[in-house]
Amino acid sequence: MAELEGLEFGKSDFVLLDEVTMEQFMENLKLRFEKGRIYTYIGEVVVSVNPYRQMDIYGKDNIEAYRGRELYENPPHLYAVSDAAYKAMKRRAKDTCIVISGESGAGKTEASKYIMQYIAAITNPSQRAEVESVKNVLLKSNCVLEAFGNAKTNRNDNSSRFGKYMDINFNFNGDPTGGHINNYLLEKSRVVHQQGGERNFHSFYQVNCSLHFCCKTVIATSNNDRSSHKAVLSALEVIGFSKEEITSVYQILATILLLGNMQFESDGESVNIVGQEVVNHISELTATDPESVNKSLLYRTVATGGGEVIEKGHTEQDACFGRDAFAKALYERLFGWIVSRINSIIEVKDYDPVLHGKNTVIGVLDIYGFEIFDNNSFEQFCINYCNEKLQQLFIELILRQEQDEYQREGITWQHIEYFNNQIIVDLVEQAHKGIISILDEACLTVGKVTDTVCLDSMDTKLAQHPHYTSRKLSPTDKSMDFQKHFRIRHYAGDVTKNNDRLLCLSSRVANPVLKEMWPDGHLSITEVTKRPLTAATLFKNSIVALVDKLACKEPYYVRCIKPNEMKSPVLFDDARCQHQVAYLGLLENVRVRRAGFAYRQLYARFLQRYKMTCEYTWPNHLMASDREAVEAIVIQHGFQDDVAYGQTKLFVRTPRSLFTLEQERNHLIPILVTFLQKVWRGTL
Ligand code: AD9
Ligand code: MG
Repeated sequence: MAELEGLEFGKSDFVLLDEVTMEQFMENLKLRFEKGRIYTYIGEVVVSVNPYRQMDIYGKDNIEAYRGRELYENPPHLYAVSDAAYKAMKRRAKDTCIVISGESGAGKTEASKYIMQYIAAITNPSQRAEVESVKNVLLKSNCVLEAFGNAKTNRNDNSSRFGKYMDINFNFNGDPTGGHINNYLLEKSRVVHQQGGERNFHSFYQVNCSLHFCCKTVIATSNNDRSSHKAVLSALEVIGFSKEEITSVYQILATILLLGNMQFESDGESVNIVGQEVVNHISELTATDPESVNKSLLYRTVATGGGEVIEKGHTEQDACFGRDAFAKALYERLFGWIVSRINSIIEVKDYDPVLHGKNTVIGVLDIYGFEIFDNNSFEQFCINYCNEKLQQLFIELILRQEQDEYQREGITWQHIEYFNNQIIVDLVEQAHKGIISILDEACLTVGKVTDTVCLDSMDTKLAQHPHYTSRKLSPTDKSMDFQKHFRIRHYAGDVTKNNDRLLCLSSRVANPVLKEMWPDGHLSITEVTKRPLTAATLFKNSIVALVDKLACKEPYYVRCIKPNEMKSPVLFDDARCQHQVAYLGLLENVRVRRAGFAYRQLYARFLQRYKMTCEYTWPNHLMASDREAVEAIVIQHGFQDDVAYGQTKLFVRTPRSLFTLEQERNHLIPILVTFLQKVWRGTL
């Protein structure tokens, strides 16, 4: 068993704080970070601080120490929640999920990889070949998804630019049989534009570092593109992509890079592509005839008022805009195609529940945290809405879990007051009155819809909403522009957003992968003649589906904190950390956890830990049950008014009672050790 922590490392569970104040919370978090204790609990929630250095806590010995153990038996660790989720899944046939949240660079993806590695390590003890192969594919999929979905940003050298939810399926033995990946909102704008100091997706550098869409001057020191490329190729092969598919993937990447080099010129009447070579290259790579490439880049299809569809030549500016949209759409679809290809390989096949028992699932969610920049675009709007939904689910599920446990144990439940962010969720997603509905209406209106029209409509419909404002509604607030900005008062803070444009583009292709990427037969983001779903609505639908999926599972949480902006292993930036603690709702979490009973433990485990503190229980008790023995300890320490006895567990209301026990235990351990040493040496 791993060494239990002493109090010099701070409190290993925030519910044990003397008082739930920001000061005490921060003091404990900082102390633990400085002592190299990067994980701390809030009940069963793991709070993790990015160490920015390799920690010696993920090895085989550690895996063994946590395997099959209860949460409180070892120091806080990702492995302990992974094991808890796994145990619940295996013993109680529950579907579980592990939700990892936190801002960019806080350590979510690293955490998700450790969780998957842990699960892989503790399963399939008999080394069955087909299970090993599933595990291998699941682990290798990370490498591929990171190559195509991650990029160097100013905040993280390996930043995931998409949200990821992965289900791992298990058979009745508790061994992985397959999985499914859902991806959310890839930041496709990065394909054509990156902020200073940032890079395009890793995949582009792994192929070719010299073309326009990639800022070749910026080289992330932590990325070795060439060796990563080899690793990705090998991962693609292990997963089961065919040679032709791999070639197609790289052809599409090359196409996107060529699009980046494409220029337009106008002869006064029409707009043309400069140099036919690039068009020929693209048509070769995509197996499309050059005329279609020309046409799709130089013309657009518009619906007239009378419902007719006509083709209209682009202006030079529109052609550039169209080219970029095409590149972005290609990349987004390519990414989506890779994910669905992996899914088709790892999906559980031939599973007969009657024959094999219930097929259970552990889901792992690695999703972007709240993002608040100076200039927040459509992507931040979606990300922050997603976080509102998850925050809501978090509070709801934590409360529900508490309630369930009290009911199971036969203890009376008291209602807890908390901030319900439903009002903000409604502001975004409500039918007709919500921001997404208003944006949809504006985007679907035929005719010229400007940002100002959208904003006017929102101002009219949302003027009374306490979480919405704009310059018109708050004229003195000069940080907003009259024509461009609106502001949402999010749970995490205020975010001012810009509106963004969406567009359509079409063409015909023969490249097989491209065809699969556009099953509707057109390279089109939306079909002009039908009422398309806007990106906001698509995103909303995917998040609603995600929340439904999570809500029916038993959730475990990892809340990641980024200690500083310098990627330093020694710097704990108080203000930055406090901000994150606030918006992750961690204090609220501690309060919810403590409002009822701060601590609960199985009678047998409680005895194991504290039996030395009571003469009736040391070394062994002679009472009829463990519960009575626990009662003896409680009475001896005088906190009988602070506890409730459940069916299988003791519940302690305030942490103070536990401190007395912990202190006594800490005091007794060295005496006991000396005593035992003397017994062993025969010197007693
Ligand atoms: V983003 O939202 O995708 O931009 P993440 O996923 O939260 O972000 P990531 O897991 O990529 O952050 O961590 C950022 C970097 O911090 C990693 O590349 C590591 O260098 C470092 N890190 C994070 N967690 C650990 C850890 N447990 N041990 C050591 C870590 N280094
Ligand atoms: Mg990440």
